[in-house]
Amino acid sequence: MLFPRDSSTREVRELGGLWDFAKDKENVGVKKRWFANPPATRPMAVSANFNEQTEDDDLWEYFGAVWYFRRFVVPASWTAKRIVLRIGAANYSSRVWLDGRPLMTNEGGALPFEAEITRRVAPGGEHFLAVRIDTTLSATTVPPAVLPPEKGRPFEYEFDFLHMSGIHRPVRLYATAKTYLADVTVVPWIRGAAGGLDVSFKVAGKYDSVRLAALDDRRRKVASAETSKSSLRLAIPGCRFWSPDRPYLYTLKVEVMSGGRVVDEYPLPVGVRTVKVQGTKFLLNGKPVYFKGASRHEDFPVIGRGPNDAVLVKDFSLMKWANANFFRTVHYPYAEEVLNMADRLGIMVIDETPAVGMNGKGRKVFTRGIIDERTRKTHLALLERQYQRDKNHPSIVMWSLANEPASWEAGFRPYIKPVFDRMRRLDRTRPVSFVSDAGHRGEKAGDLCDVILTNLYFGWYSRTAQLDAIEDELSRELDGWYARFKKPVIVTEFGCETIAGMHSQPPLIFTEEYQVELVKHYAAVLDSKPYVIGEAIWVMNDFLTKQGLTRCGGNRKGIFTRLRQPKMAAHFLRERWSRSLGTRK
Ligand code: BDP
Repeated sequence: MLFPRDSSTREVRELGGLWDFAKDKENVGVKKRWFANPPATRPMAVSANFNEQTEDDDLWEYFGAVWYFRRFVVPASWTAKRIVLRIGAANYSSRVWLDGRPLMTNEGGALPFEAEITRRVAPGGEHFLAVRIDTTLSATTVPPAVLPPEKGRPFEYEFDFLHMSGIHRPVRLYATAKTYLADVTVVPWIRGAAGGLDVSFKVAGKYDSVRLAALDDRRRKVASAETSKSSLRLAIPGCRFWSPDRPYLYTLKVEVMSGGRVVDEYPLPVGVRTVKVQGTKFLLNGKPVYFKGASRHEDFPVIGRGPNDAVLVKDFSLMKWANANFFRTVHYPYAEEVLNMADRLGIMVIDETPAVGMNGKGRKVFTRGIIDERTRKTHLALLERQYQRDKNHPSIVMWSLANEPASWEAGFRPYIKPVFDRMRRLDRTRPVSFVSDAGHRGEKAGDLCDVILTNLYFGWYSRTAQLDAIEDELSRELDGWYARFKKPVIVTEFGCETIAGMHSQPPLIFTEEYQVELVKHYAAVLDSKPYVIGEAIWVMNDFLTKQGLTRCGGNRKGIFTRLRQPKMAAHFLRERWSRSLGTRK
């Protein structure tokens, strides 16, 4: 699904700002036809989660349905256009009505959905939109709810971040010509010093040909071609490659031609780079790369996961300041705005599906009636949409199919194998994996992964407060993974709760000193293992979780606070990551 962009033939309008909002705890809205006659409402900002926007403690962690309403005007100039309404994401399932009549439904809380509304609207006219969002999770949703709920909670989720909801990504109205570019897929290639793009596309409507042009960063045309087929190879003379050091982007201008005229134009930022796992190395443009960075969450006070340009600039500038070169989209697909920024600034991304919380804390979950083929159907559908949305980003260098599923259970492998197969069918160029905390002995599906991604919490969840025990345990565990699977390893999470401003000598748990010491012990071991190709501290910034005795104001394992102030460990890692790691082994 193409990200809406302005061009000479396209126009985008954001339907942001304040919408009208109502809770529907008793689930009476549909029966009472709120989609045509809304109840009493209060203002709510879009695109942002509702959870922290108000004083209402019920909304802070909300179970059930809510409604958003607004009126909008279709520009009078949009006659003879195809008009589309696109919702960036709303968590978890949505029903949308336009002028009191059903328009679309959606499942999945972190991906866009859209509907053509050309025949339903009048250019120049005012229209009424109603969106009902249900936050309910179950065994067949992704993420699923698999734990038995505690008293007073209708369902229970196991994942460790607040189940925020609402319309949390931009809603856009956009117009294209009636004949339009429906999809474009770009696969970069490099042969020696030469490089370019294999481009394939889908056009809706009658057309004669498609014209492609690659523009360099000063908007000069450096390559072009025209075809009446549905794909072609574009070679870019003197091609400059994309990498974290030099994230060079071209603009691929795609023009749909009919009767000698450009009927649709779509500009796509593209980067020419290749990725490949070879032996124990991860090669970017043929050269080994070491992943330095943090897993993170889309999370900021009041707005929650909503993309905000200022926070986006801040987060990426902190990643650059820390000398990080990658992050993982923990634990769901991130906003497209974030990925666009990663392309532009040269931050590699491991793109993760929303399959998290598939671990019953001791209760078997990969079994009929809990996580089974019905859950997988949702997982596959969302994965396919995520691929279609994200496939053209040069920053995305790997797929993670799940986080910490109960991959030691016998039922896991049969569950996940078809998910791997589907991903590999969709994308033949990027490595595929999932994040395991099964331990090397327990893992049932490590052989399916191109790179072992594993989360390790020695010094925190095990061997708590025993800094001296970390190196032996970690070393044994890593060697165990390598001996068993002979694959390169990235430690995708390690860390400890750290309350900013809390200090002690000797370094006691929860203090900034303890976090620094823990990282030092990990660093010593990671640097000694030739097959380790990366590290991601858990976590970039403190973030909200549901309430619980082990979470004091959320998860505090950040190297930055929730307001993005550095803890001591951020300074330590900044120095560490300024060095080239992994290459001398
Ligand atoms: C890991 C999870 C992550 C948690 C983290 C923690 O992957 O989502 O937030 O532990 O406990 O197991 O801090």
